[in-house]
Amino acid sequence: MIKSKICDLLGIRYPVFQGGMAWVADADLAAAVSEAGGLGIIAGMNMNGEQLRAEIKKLRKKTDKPFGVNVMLMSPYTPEVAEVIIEEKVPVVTTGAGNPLAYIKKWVDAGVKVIPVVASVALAKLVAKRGATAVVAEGGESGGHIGEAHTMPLIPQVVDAVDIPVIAAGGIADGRGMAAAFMLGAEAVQMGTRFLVAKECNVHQVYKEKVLKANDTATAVNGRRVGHPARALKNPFTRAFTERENAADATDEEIMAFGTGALRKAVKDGDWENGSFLCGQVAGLVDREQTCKEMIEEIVSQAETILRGAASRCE
Ligand code: TUI
Repeated sequence: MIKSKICDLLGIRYPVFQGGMAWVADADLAAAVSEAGGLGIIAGMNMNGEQLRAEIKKLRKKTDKPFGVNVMLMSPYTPEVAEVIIEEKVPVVTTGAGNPLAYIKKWVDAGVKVIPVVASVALAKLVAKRGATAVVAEGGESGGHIGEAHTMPLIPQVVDAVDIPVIAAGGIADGRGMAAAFMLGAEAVQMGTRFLVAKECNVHQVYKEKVLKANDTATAVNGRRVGHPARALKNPFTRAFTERENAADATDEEIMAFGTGALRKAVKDGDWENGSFLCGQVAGLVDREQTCKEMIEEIVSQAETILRGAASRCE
């Protein structure tokens, strides 16, 4: 059995988090992951406070296990979502796409465990100093909004820089990735892309099929020009996006607005022409729909076998 401080800290069985994927990570997915022994996370990004409250109540009808809520800090609903998290006594909050300093103390004082998702050593140090419980260090192999650093160099640098547990994310989809993350000093892993094709995941079937068919070079990054890079499956939408990003006559306002509504079109409508199918580089490793329980148990057992065998590589 893999031992990790984070399991005792959060009261979970396996050190596996499910990424708080915007529009994707609802009560059904999060409850399935938590019920399977991992940390299920509801994405607060596309919800206002009351919608989030309803989603939390829905999750609690399905499981009494610990869970988290992800706060996408660029969302206009962040202040009200932050309050609902306290009122509903959410056990764990993760944050993304920004600096969560304005909220950490309030949440920690209310008894919420705060685990910001960071993409740099600088932000990891800052949030650790200000009372974060742990950090998810996310490399640029991830789907969705990303930073500059990639997982292999980022994780050990964050591990060296902070005294709180580090959860690795970005480019992890199986037990090999999990074992590697532990070798780099991580206490747990967070996965998004693998859970996209979980049986309990409510994304449109077209989205799942595109992930299942994707290979190692199936994703591209758009939005660098305006400082909001995001990784998604290459499709007509990303090609049009790249064309406008490279066009001299396109304004930054136009580029900023380009993706508006596109994620919803992918998740809800399966619209391959116009949708933004956010997805990590590990899509090429993801080739089966399984339940969350099957995924977690398979990944953990594979990681355990690898970690046990690691010693035999040395004389
Ligand atoms: O947040 C994520 N991933 C996301 S959020 C999201 S919502 C969305 N994104 C694009 C288009 C439409 C919707 C999709 N995927 N991951 C965590 C993460 N945080 N990655 C990178 C960062 C980050 C980047 C810069 C965190 C902080 C930061 O700057 C901090 C500062 O000091 O301002």
